[in-house]
Amino acid sequence: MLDLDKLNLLGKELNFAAIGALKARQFDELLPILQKRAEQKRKTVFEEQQTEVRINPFLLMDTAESIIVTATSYCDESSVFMENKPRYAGELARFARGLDYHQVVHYQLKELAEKLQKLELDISWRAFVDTGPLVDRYLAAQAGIGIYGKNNCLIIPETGSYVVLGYLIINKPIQKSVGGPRPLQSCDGCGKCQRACPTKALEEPFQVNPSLCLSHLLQQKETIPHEMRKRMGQRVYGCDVCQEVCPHNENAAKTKESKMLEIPRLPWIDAAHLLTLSNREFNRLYRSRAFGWRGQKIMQRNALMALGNTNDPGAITHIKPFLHHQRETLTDMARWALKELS
Ligand code: B12
Ligand code: SF4
Ligand code: SF4
Repeated sequence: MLDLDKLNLLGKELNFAAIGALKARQFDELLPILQKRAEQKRKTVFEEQQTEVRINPFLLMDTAESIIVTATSYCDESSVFMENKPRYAGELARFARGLDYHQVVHYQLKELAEKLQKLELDISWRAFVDTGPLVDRYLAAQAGIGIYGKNNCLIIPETGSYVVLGYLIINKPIQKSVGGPRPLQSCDGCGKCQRACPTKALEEPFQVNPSLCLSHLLQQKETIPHEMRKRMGQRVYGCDVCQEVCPHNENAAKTKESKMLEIPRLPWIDAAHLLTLSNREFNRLYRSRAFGWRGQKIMQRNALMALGNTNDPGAITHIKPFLHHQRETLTDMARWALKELS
């Protein structure tokens, strides 16, 4: 029978920063948290909308016995060369800098499943990274691999929070894996993240308010509220402020997974160049990046906003062609950016 010790060894071999497991069960205790979030209108379009589906792994695999939860670090900025910074640099948060983490973690989980199949031949499995219906951080916390930060991120002891989570549902029990609900554990609560958040999206500790969170506003399709645009600075995808100030990330361990470094980790993309790309060119250049799935139009909207925040009138020539674009979100942002620069 598989056990946690064996799993830990496999986790090390496969370069996970942490690995754990829990018995498959219905997570009824999550209901009040999810219901409160729905009442506060904090559900986003990026998550499963049906609450029952968020708490029930048996809807994903009716023979589920265990859930193996993994964390993969994306921390390593050693290949960043400041001298290559373009004049109009659109900033990317760390999770979006290298090869798309969905690809990397799916690859790792598949390797893990194949190794498990060698140990127990008739194993069935399903792998999820980010886009699955269950609540990834909750699974990780229940598997005992991390604690919640007041910044809402899951912190892995001695690694930090610059990790992405994945899980494998399997039809086999794992000895010594976690059974019933365990209490939510948290950081010591220094509050640096709450004070540093540029929009006060973390007023309620351990929870983020998506309508204020810059990371959410950059990803969603709708018009970005005017009062939030200045606060975006040069960002075009993601926000790291509440993790950068966290003491748990001061000595964050570097990733051991070489795929995270397989293509250069770009801390920025050239915002002016992004505005010249056709859809096809955008996909060719960026489809393998974590922001690629969001597509050319949303990234161009974000690039226009970043140019509007440069204080550099030289950016005007790059913005002007968008004043007559067929897409209203782009013309609206171009008008705003021009106003900021004139
Ligand atoms: C929707 C979504 C977002 C939305 C909304 C975020 C949110 N907090 O809900 C937006 C776009 C804002 C977002 C932003 C980011 N995201 Co996101 N996101 C998701 C997604 C798809 C669903 C999140 C979800 O279900 N939320 C529902 C709430 C109820 O769950 P929760 O976020 O885990 O909240 C927990 C706490 O509130 C805790 N809790 C509640 N009350 C209390 C009380 C106490 C005392 C304690 C201790 C805890 C506690 O319980 C909840 C249940 O786990 C997940 C992937 C997934 N399928 O789960 C990724 C995921 C959470 N995101 C991830 C990442 C990397 C990010 C960013 C760091 C990206 C970036 N750099 O911009 C930011 C971080 C912003 C932040 N400070 O949280 C990672 C998190 C990795 C980590 N170390 O935590 C995930 C897990 C994706 C993955 N598989 O790796 N994200
Ligand atoms: S990701 Fe940025 S905007 Fe969102 S909660 Fe953290 S610091 Fe605030
Ligand atoms: S900055 Fe402080 S309060 Fe915020 S997550 Fe880190 S340790 Fe917790």
